[in-house]
Amino acid sequence: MKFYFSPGACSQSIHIALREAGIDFEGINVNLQTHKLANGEDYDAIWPRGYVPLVEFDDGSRHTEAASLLQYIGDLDPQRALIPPAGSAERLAVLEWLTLVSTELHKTFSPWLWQAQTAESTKVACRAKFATRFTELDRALAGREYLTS
Ligand SMILES: N[C@@H](CCC(=O)N[C@@H](CS)C(=O)NCC(=O)O)C(=O)O
Repeated sequence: MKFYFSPGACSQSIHIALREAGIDFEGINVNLQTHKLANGEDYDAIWPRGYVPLVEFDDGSRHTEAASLLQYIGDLDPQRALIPPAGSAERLAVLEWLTLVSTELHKTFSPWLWQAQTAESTKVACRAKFATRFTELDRALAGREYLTS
């Protein structure tokens, strides 16, 4: 399995999950500034969406989307209990948070929102959304280390 990642980006979550699951992989570092690999290859030519994480299985199939990959990896070895069983209320809670992070939080951080030419009104609206979302997260994490048990 090949795993395209960039240190400190959202692909970090997949990196952690792969290691926790004990899965062997070939890690390929993508420079997100240049969209190049260490060997000079153009990442956009490999994966036209141009973002990480990207997982390529040995059969050549390619998969993205952190929330989906995390579920998939979590399910690979139920003994490790990395994710609650499908159909349980606990599983629903994990999926809910993963989806919220990828849709409500992650994309509000997207670089295009913070470029110089982005309208100030857009930035103000995004900051207000952050404040609401992070207040909710703070409340959910009050007195506990993790969002779900
Ligand atoms: N929908 C994707 C988004 C992944 C994403 O936005 N990755 C960022 C790093 S955190 C990236 O590679 N950005 C570079 C780019 O879009 O050019 C997911 O949820 O996994």
